[in-house]
Amino acid sequence: MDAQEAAPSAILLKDYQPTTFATEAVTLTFELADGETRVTAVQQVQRRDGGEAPADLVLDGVDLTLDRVSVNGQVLGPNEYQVDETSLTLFAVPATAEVEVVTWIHPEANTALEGLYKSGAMYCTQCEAEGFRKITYYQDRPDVLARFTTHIVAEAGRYPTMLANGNCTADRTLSDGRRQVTWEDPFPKPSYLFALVAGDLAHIEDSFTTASGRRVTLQIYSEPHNIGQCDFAMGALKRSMRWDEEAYGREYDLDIFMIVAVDDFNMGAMENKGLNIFNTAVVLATPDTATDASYQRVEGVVAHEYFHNWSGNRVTCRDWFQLSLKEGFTVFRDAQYSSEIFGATDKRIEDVSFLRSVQFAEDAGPLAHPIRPDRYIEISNFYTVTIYEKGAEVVGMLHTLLGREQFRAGSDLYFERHDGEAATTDDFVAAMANASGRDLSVFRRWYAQAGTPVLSVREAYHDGELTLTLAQTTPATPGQPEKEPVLIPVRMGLLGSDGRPLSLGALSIRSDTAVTHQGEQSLLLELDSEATELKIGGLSEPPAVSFLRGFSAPVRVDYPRPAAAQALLVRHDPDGFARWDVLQDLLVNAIFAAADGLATAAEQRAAVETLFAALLDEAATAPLAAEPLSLLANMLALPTENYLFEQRDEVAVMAVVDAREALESSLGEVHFERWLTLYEAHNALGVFEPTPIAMARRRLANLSLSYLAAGAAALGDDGLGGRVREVLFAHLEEADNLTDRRGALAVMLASPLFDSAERRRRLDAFYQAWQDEALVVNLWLQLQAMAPQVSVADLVALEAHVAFDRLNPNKVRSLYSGFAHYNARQFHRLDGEGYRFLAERVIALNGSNPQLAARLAIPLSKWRSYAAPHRDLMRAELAAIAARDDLSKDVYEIVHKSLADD
Ligand code: HT7
Ligand code: ZN
Repeated sequence: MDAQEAAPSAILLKDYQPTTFATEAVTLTFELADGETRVTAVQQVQRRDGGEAPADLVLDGVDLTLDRVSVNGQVLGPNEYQVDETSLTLFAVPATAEVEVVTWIHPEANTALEGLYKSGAMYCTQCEAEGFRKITYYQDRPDVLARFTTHIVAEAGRYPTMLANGNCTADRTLSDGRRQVTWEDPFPKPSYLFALVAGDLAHIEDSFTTASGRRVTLQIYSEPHNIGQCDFAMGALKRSMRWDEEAYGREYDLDIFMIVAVDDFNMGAMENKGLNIFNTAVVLATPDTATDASYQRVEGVVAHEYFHNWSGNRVTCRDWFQLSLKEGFTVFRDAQYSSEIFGATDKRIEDVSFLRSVQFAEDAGPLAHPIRPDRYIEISNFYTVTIYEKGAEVVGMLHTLLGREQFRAGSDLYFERHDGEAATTDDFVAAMANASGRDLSVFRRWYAQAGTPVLSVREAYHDGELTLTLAQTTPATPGQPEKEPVLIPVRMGLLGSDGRPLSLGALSIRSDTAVTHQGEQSLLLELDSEATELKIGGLSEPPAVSFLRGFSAPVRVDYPRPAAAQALLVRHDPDGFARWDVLQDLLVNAIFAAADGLATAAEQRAAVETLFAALLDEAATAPLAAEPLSLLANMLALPTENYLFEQRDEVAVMAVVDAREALESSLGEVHFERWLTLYEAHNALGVFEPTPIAMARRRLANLSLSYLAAGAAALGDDGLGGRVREVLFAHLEEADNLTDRRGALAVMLASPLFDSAERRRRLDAFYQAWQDEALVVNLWLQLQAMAPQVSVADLVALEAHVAFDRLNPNKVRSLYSGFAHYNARQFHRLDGEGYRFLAERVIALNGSNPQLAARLAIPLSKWRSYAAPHRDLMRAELAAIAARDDLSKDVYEIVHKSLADD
């Protein structure tokens, strides 16, 4: 078949229509048995428009074997319905009717992990976005809200744990000896929030008393061997429940809240009503099995899924074009929460680094889409960094513009207005506008327009007056050649040459756009047109401008500033984010100057070395507190390769990777003693604690180690090299936690201080020690995939290792994505073998797990941003995938969009 002929069709926002029938209630009976699970769905349907005439009822269904269908107790004959690959149409259904559908499904054979499937011996579900249609024929769309009752029937001994949404209302033995457990969910919900779990699981239990005094039972389930790793998540759940009451006035609403940890899962976790299902990677955490980053992720994901109970479940989405309504808002909420737990500046730096490296790249490439897209082929492809992270930034800008109190009023109004409904992003903005009295019509463009706006800033100083000229443009993106200006909130402040913040109240501030004071030292300008000028008079000298504090808008900034002002900001800006941001700019420019062979490269490197000396001295005297130490850890880390690649067009990969490494070496070399002091000050803290201060100190110690190794290798001094090797061995062997073990191993795998035999010995010993811990083994796979000298043959050997399983997404991501995302040297090999390796795995997974395969292909979509020969080699692999005639919709959409207009 010609691939073009098979082109799947797109779903368009403009075609949205409510369904003819509402489904008021549904009772599901699952009879679980190996090889033949029977699902009986009894639905009460009713015409929405109050009409009394019969009408056709169209139900979605994929990969189902239909046993029988009846309406109001009458089994339908072959002329009364029609089945095709994706639907079941019942003809002339009465305006009010009971529809019963019986289907057979095969969870054991479901490797796509959508619908009902098996993870090990456990049955579990994943229904978002369109997995429910693989369970039974149903109106599988988010604007059909029904009350669900679930009966689970199975052999009593094999599945002691049987869970579904809501409250458990019955547990009995049937006449044939099978056990039947019944769950009833009183809250109407869309099918994507349905969940079922059955297995032989262990659990921990706790309780939470809500602000209004209701006692809620909390349970976390896992396979028995993992149950000792669930306590941290339980703490996170209780913290999240309290926080949502205090910050948003949102209480939990059922008598029980359950989390189940599963090994095989396509994403992080799922917010099914009352029964969240989590990838083990984002729920299990002990010092030996989770890094500090994993602890932070567990805390954040538990909170995120819990917060969905209101932002997503009580108020859900009208259609999947509105996905960011629940995801953007919930990411914003979980970021607010994590900021309070782990520190606001640290969280902001982490989020902005991710946004700039990944979302800006998506927004600049062939897969760019607005946070409210207007078309898709496969909705699973739209669980993107744009929908989630840019969506959260847009909600964050509303928070900045409205202020904390008005934002909360807007959120209260939104929940009150739409509780129990399926809403749109327009509804959300309308609630914010109504509660605050603000006109948000220009702001709304953020929802419809793709692409990252570029904000250019020029400054001039005359006679005590600073003029800032700001102008915005948004580049063309696929399908959107013309862009309108958006509303950009710019937070800023000024510093004098002594490094002290200037009091803005004493200055005259003029602009033709809104400017408000935020305290004495900060102001907020709202740019809502193509350009504006801001004039600040009454100055005694040219100030240093601290610009876009806290990253108050998701834009690129083009602002050439005097070097002296930059150095001043890095040293003294009271806004920690802005210090980091200016330094990032200097580091990026220094690395590209070296990569491009510019005459200024040496001078730029020297300037960075001077700043690092100051920062390392600051670290030596900083108070032992989380905030200053984590800020320094962020500032002293070089920008990642992905962050660098995103900063320029036509990237010459190897030159950039080499330049980055050279800078690390020279910083390690010139400040060797300072790094050693820093390492010694923060290593080996006694008993492990997952606290922000302990995490910041571990980061400083591990960061120092990589500079020490790079510095010792650059110095070529055997004595120093031997010393660093000893330090690294001790760090690995004496560690009482995975963060330090990982830190030491990662350095050993990258540093020329170790030969391949030594590395192999260390890796083997690590595997021997941790082979029973799946998450640690995944990290072991990932470390090898990221190692700079790994060959494609090594990766193939790892695929054959007993630790690898092509059907497990966590293992696939560790090995394949670890390689493609974090191993620039080998993925971008000039012989194209890295690209071919990835493309072949995309093809191999296309049949077994299309969602995973499509995500795996994304690194290739960025081909246009690399210089030749990379771009041509990457494009050729995409073309090889596109030429196949057996592509899933998921992979088809990614590769064809990536090649479009070629
Ligand atoms: N809402 C959840 C989305 C999700 C998902 C989507 C597609 C395929 C698999 C999936 N697993 C979970 C996750 C979240 O809270 O954002
Ligand atoms: Zn979510």
